[in-house]
Amino acid sequence: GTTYERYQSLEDIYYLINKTNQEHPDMTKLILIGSSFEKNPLYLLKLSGRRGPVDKAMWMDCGIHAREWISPAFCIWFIKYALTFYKENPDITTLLDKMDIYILPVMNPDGYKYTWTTNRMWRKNRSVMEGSSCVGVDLNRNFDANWCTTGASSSPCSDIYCGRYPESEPEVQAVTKFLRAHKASIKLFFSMHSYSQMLLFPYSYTHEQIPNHSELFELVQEAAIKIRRHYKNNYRYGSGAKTIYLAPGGSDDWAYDQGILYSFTFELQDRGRYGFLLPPNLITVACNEALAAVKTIAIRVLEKL
Ligand code: 0X9
Ligand code: ZN
Repeated sequence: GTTYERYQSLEDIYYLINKTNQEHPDMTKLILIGSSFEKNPLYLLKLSGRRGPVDKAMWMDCGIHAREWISPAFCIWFIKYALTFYKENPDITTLLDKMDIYILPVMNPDGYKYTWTTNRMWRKNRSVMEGSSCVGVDLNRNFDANWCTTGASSSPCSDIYCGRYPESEPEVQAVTKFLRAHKASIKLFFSMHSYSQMLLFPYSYTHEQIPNHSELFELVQEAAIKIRRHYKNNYRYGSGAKTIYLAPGGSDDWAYDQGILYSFTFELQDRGRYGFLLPPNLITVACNEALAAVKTIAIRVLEKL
């Protein structure tokens, strides 16, 4: 429907996930994991197939960075796709039958709202700090993973400000608390960003290779090949530090070090023509190719578990 060819405001997203939850009580569960600095709720939607309990799960967060609007749009897209094509598409059916999928559509609701009302290019959250007139922490520098080393800034006015200490931000606290409580079941982790068209895996906080580097490299390579074949679009892939830049304190590296050994960050469309201002008519293709990549990797990982 037309709903998915435009970007959704924070209020629209809350409304949509609530409605989705009411319409699919057999396959969804709405979970409140905490609230933002400005007390906006952090809602997770849990998706499951129509079956008994399982011991495996996948995590996907969207909207860590406020201006990357295609990211929440992708989480919404994924939810809609999963519920529409369960028992129609074999891949999504397999995924929902074998694991639970936890989706956080907007990890940074305050920042997202701010990009709709005040400053379209805002990146950080909106936390106000004592002793500084600058606002906001980069939530993807605030996780406890080689925190605030090269690639992050300790200056509150920087766009990559790491915060006063690791997990200082309520949004990061809510996510780490949930992940710690569920890390025995969560095998797969995706964090969705934009832009630049990249499929990344740990580490981003060091140039050192992870023990299962070649395994993850093969997974993102297969996903990139699939996107190229079906959508004629190029995605680069590799470890974060080598492919994009050194950046400590990110969610993917933290999740990996918690033992979630299949951990990925995707940078969706485009490659810079519109950048963060990806026009609404490109939402469909951007989401479809990202969906193909998520499905490819998740199906492969399930085969390995
Ligand atoms: O710098 C980031 O946080 C991500 N790029 S973005 O342009 N969306 O801001 C890349 C994140 C890669 N992973 C880690 N740095 N852990
Ligand atoms: Zn980002």
